[in-house]
Amino acid sequence: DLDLKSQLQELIPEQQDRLKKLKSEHGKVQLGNINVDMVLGGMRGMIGMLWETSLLDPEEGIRFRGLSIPECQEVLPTAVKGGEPLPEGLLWLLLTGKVPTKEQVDALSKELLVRSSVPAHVYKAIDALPVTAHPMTQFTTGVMALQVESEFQKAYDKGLPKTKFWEPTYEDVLNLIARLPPVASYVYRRIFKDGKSIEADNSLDYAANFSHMLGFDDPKMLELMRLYITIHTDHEGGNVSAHTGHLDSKSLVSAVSFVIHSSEYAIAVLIVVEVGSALSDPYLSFAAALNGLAGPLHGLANQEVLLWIKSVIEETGSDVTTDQLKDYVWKTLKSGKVVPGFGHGVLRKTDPRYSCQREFALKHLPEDPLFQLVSKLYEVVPPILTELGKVKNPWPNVDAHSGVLLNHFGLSEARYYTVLFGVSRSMGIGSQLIWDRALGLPLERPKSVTMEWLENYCKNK
Ligand code: FAM
Repeated sequence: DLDLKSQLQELIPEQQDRLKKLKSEHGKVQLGNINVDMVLGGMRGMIGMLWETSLLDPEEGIRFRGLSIPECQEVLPTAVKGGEPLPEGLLWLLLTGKVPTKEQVDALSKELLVRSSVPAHVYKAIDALPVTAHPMTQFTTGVMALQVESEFQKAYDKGLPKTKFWEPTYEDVLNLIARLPPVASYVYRRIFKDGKSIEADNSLDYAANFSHMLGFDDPKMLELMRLYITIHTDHEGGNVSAHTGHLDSKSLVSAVSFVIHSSEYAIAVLIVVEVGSALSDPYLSFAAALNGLAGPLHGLANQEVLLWIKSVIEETGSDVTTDQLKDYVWKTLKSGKVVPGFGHGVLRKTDPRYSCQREFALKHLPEDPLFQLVSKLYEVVPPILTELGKVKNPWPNVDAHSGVLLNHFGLSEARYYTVLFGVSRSMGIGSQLIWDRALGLPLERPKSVTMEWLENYCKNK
């Protein structure tokens, strides 16, 4: 069987022809109208970009290369019989559109291990930050410090032809994915476990090894980490983190300088990225994506959900009644805050990433009190959000459930949760970046207008 890179090599020409055909035969086909609401409303509902690795249906939820989450759970290789999919299998699917064999997945696990060594300056860059800095800030600093290893930037500086761009991008993406668990677990152990870091266990698969380096070896937690990383990988291209990563990979990144000082080391991690007309490497693109993910309405919501749930318990005790829960939801809304974990920019039904986590909880931790509270919220919150009249999707999203599962196995530090989300999202953003290069997608540059322009335009309509 072909290895991952050779399989990609085979697929790229046919996909390039497909794109060419699409452009020449259907380039002028209209895809709906753009109205003022869309321009003023965050481009909701506006088709505006190409994203191959996944597609989000408002009713059905995500499909990774056409496969739903239950279908992925059925066909992708697992570590234990009847267990959760291995994220390496999903990465193979995202990149090639093909379901890999267990042998191919095992080979990819080994390849990621070979690529996982992290240069010492990365940890020194993180150590330059106060331990109290948000875990996402420390994690993204580590990603930026990794950038000095970019194969793409080196090749680009040597005058790489455009047709070859995808190859160093592929190397950077796999190296980045491989290095995130050591960097992310270093951040966790530094902040929450007095810096006692744990060596990788090279007999384990990607997600299990990550859980091990964090300090969690319960077989059920290994299974949870496999599921967690699989379902957070990709959610089509328009969400804030994916879109930023995609956009930034074509943005003009003239110079990003990073100077960090700390007691022992005055580290000038000076990354002056002088990139040409339209390309920054996967490290910079992913670092930009992580900054988008760190927003409370996007990836930070998983942290907000657990903090919100714990504040409910603080106020009303753990056997909270449905009525007490209703009161608390109304109190949150009346204070002008959103109910974290509910709603979505595209989904109009319960997020299948919520449903598969619920099934995991019913199977492995049905008695967990926080899980039972999440189940109560599932009954209480949607009717209240519906009553508000303005909420387009009152149903729970992926974040409504994730923290409660991690908390059950002892990973209770909610401020760390978005780092886990970020590690996983590298697989979706990275896979699409490789295809952006392989398909030679152009620099992304939508037009902006002023209110005056809109007023004049609409007056004459
Ligand atoms: N609680 C309270 N109000 C909500 C709400 C919620 N969970 N979801 C939407 N609304 C409000 C929204 O704030 C807006 O109010 P205003 O007109 O007063 O500004 C109104 O309902 C219409 O919003 P929408 O069109 O239904 O949703 P948007 O597409 O504007 O926003 C979200 C989508 C996800 C930002 C929004 O649902 C939200 O803030 N949810 C809570 C935070 C959260 O869970 N985010 C994580 C999303 C997840 F998918 C992820 O990215 N990880």
